[in-house]
Parts: sequence; structure tokens; C-alpha cells
Amino acid sequence: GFLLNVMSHPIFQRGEARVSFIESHPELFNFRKPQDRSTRVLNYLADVIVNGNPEVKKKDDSKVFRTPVVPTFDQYAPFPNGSRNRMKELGRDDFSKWVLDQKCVLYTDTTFRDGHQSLLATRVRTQDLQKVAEGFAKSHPELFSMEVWGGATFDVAMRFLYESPWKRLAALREAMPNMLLQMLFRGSNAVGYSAYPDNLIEKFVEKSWETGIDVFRIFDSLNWVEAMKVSMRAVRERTDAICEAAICYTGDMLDPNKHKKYNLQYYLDLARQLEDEGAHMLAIKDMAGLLKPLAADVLVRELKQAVSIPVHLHTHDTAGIQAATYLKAIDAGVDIVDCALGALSGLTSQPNFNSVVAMMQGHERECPSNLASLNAYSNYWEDVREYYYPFESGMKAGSAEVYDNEIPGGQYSNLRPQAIATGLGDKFETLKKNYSVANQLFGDIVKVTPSSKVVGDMAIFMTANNLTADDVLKKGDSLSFPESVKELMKGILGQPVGGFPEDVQQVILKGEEPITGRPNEHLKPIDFDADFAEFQKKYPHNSGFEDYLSYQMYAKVYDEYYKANEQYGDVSIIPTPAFFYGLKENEEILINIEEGKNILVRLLFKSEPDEFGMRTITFELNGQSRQVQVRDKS
Ligand code: BTN
Ligand code: 3PY
Ligand code: ZN
Repeated sequence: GFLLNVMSHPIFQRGEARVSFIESHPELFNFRKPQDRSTRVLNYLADVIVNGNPEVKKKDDSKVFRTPVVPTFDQYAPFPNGSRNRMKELGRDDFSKWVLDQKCVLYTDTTFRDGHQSLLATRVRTQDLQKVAEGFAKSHPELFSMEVWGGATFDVAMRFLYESPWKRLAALREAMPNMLLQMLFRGSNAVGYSAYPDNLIEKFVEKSWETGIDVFRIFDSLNWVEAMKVSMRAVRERTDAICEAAICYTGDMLDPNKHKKYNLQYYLDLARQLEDEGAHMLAIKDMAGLLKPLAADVLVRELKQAVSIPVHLHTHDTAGIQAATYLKAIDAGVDIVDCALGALSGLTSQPNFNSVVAMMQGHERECPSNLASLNAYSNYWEDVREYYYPFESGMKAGSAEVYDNEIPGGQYSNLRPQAIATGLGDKFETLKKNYSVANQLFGDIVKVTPSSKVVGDMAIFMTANNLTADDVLKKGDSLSFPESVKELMKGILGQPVGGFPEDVQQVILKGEEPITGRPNEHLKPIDFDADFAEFQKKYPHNSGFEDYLSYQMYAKVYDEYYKANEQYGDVSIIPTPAFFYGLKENEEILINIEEGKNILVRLLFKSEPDEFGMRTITFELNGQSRQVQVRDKS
């Protein structure tokens, strides 16, 4: 709906447009000439053809892409009832009871969020999701939910794809009206890396719900319940959505050498606190894939005794044995498990949905699912995945090393490029070891966004400067630590169980006093009326309240996203191969420029640079020749 102007917006046509609707959607008053759109698309393509997409570091010109096949479905058939219909019918409390009463194990499909976050550095674009969304919703209404939003997708959509995360959510909401849509929410960090004012967190929850989220999975990167309360309460009091609170699993609760802090009792206490805070469901968030099968058996069995809300298990298959963990957890009574479709599963992603469905055939808790259909969707993703080859992590097999380094799946795929970017490409082994050393220096903390990023920054710092743990303690006074490390020690990300080791804290803070309360407490509430008006002055085109929230989360990223949109228009309409790699001479693509309107673009010719370094790109647009001048930056 975002591409429409106000006259054709369904709410306006139904006569339901109130002042508040109109005020919060100024973009609908943008009556831009449609032919601008094709011109700006050509400008983008010309720029990529000449200078490449800056995100593609190594382009392989010999690559030939297969055409992904979207499994067929009936466009005119109604959507079969799914979990969302059931939740609307029962309300969230009775819906939770219904989940508990199900004998069969339920599934969350993470393909649209964590699957590609963990394998392809979160780069999958809206249109590749959208193409299969409706068909999948019509074919798989048996799922508990689709995880489609939050985590790193919000940042990456704007920063690297120049697309609006809100439009993505709205599009998926429209395409999957029968499915519960789920997001990952970082407690007081929302979808960012630092603490935000409480009233911003509340507004963010509210808008996410209004745009389409049904299930909020909320966690804190240090398992600090205090920091989860504001967002949990916002979900309960400002929305009709499910508040799923997560305990992050770390270490190894059955290993007598490791379980000193993170033992069974620790998790049970956390779970009870979260239930007391009003969680409708509990998630075990095993972000690094450390929950081994025998531990899962004990943990799930005990949690099911300790709380009376459904238990939802999330893991990453980094070590390669997490299907065994699921089987043990299912036998121990877990209610829901997270899987990713075959082609985007395994390694640092979730266990293979298709194979888990096959594993469960004949099990007393089998949830019947059409495996042939899941396989067809997996085949689609196998072909689409090729488009994103520059973002593959290079990991080829599972690795038991994860039990030592405890690197979360979503971070692993980013760490190698980060190592290369900081000149540590050949020291990746040392970097992984230092990740574990840094963790011990910080007192063995829970590592998940954003705390995991700080441990990664410290590991890079130690590797780059050849530092041991001893060096940090003895020579720390003369070292200037990364900003994120200072902030962690200052308490800006909250408090870990048992606090931070004081000697390390002192050496890093150099006399500065740490805080022990909630960092958000010190942040002034935002005056939304005044601030939103200010924002709209600065960004006059297409800037709704959702965009304002994006800006609040990531000011600089939003600014660049806005400028890219001013220059190139909505680039999310460009097919993925052309978006990343441009066009080859004589290649022709079809672009759906607005509802019911397509343009046909062919690259005819790329000239040599002239004396000013400008190249002329000649296209054919719907049969007519069009030329664009681009500066060659090489
Ligand atoms: C910005 O930084 O203001 C927006 C980024 C737009 C970058 C696009 S990506 C393809 C093309 N190649 C470039 O070097 N820039 C554009
Ligand atoms: C995120 O916060 O992005 C995560 O996926 C954490 O596991
Ligand atoms: Zn995850």
C-alpha cells in the first residue's frame, strides 16, 4: 500500500481515513510523476553497471543464474485458516492454552529472517521473499509462525539494500494473512545495538504490531530481566500480540567445569521470572547452537515443570547435531521448534525443516506437513541463494569448535569478512580463540547481539595488537580499548549475572564510574510531536512515522537510505541479479514498477569514459532508446 497516493489507498477509499491516519502517512500526498520512476531505475542500473554495487566485493563474471521456480498455487483460492485465524478467534491467552494442548509439535519457519541472517549476512531482499510468501501461506497453514522481521534484518534492509523494513513487513503481512508473523526484539535495544528511551521502545512495539507482527520474541543480551520489562509490558498492554520472552542459553549446563554460573537452576529461575513478568510463551534461545541433545532433554523437561506457558526452542546447527537436540526436546515435551527450509538451513542457520518433518514421520508427536511441497520451496531457495554468492561465509561443514568459541550463528557469517576488513584475514583461527579469551576476561557473559558484538570487537582488538589476557590486565592502563568495550564495562548494555570482574572493569574504564541501573533510565523521553515534525522537515518525501522510528534507531543509516531513495527511487523493485551485478550487454529484464505496470529494460551499450571520466550507458526501455551518463569512479 505504501506506493499508492492517498486517493487510491484502501483506507481512504473505504472512507475510514481519520486525521491521525492522514497525519502519520504524509507519503500518501506525494503525487510524483510515474515516469520519474523508470528514469531513476535506469540511473541506478547505470551506476551499478559502471561502478558495481559497493556491497559486492568480488564479482564472478562467469556466474550464470538458474531461474528460480515459484511453486504453483491458486491465486484466487481463499487462504486456508492458519494459526493467526485461531489466535484471533481464541485471543492470545486461550491460544497459548491451545498450543499447550496440542499433542503434535509445532514449527516456526525462520527462512525469512534468521535463516538468511545466519547464512547470507542478512542480505535477502524483499522481492525474493514476497514471491513465495502467498503460496507458502496457502500451502502451509499448519505452521505455528513465520519469523520474518527484527534481529539484523531491520538495519541491513536499509543500510545495504536501501529498502524500507516497514514496507517489507507490510508486504509480507498482506501476502500471509492466515499466518502468525514473528519478530526478534532485542529488549531495551529494540532492533539496534544500544539502549533507547523507554517511550521509543513502546512506540516501536506498537508500530511493529500495527504493521503486522503477531509474536514478539524478546530477549536481553545479558539475560537481564530488568532490561526486558518495558518491551514485555508494551506488548502486553499496547497490542494484542503474543509476548514470547526468551532465555538465552550459553555454556554447557551438564558440564561440571562449565556449569558454575549457567546451570539448570539459573535457567529455571529466569524462566519463572519471565512468566511472572507476563510472558505468554517462553523461548529457549540457543543462539550459538550449544544446547546438546542430553542437556535439551533435562532443560526442556524441567522447564515444562517450572512454568505453565508453552516452551519454544530455537537453535543453530553450527556443530551439526541439532536435529538430535530437537528429537530429545520433542520427547521431553517442547511445544514449538524453529527450522529453516532445506536450502537455507544447516551450519550456522537452523536445522533443516524438510528433514525434521521427515524425522518426525511415525513419531507420536508428528505434525503432518506436505514434505513434497516443502521440498519444492526449498528448491526455489536453492536457486535464489545463488544470487547472494558474495555473502556466503565459506563455512563448509559443521564444527565442534563452537563449543569452545561459543560464537553465535548470526555473528559467525559476519566475523570472517570483518577479520578480512581489519587485515586479519590470515589470523581467523587466532581470532576465534581470542573470542573465547575475551569472553573469559568479561567474566563469561551471555553472547548475543549486542553483547556478542562487543566480545567480537575485543577479540579483534587483541588479535590485531597481539595481546594475551595477561597483557590486557598488566598493560591495560596504556591501551585504548574499543568504544564498545568501554561501554559494556560501563554498564551501558546492562548487568551480567555476578557482575563484571572488577580488575578488568577498572583497567578498561580508567577511573570512570560504571552504572548499575538500567541505562534507559538516564535517557530523556522523546517528545514525539515536536521531534517527528522536525524529522519531516529534514526528510520531506515519503517520510511517515515508521520512517521516523527507523531514523531514531539508525540516524546515519536512515539518512543514507533516504538519499539513495531520492536519487534512485524505490530500488526494491529491481530484480536481485541486476541489483547486485547490473546487466550484461543485451541482457533484458522486466521490472514491475507499480501494481500492473511493467517496464522492459535492455542494456545496449556501455561507452568508454570520456575526457571527464563519464560513461554513456545506452538502454532500451520498452523498445525506446534511452541514455544515461555516469561517472566512472575507478
Ligand atoms: C548513499 O550512500 O548515499 C546511497 C548508496 C547508493 C549506492 C548505490 S549501490 C550501486 C551504486 N554504486 C555506487 O557506488 N553507488 C550506488
Ligand atoms: C539478532 O539479535 O539479530 C540475533 O539473531 C541474535 O541471535
Ligand atoms: Zn538465531
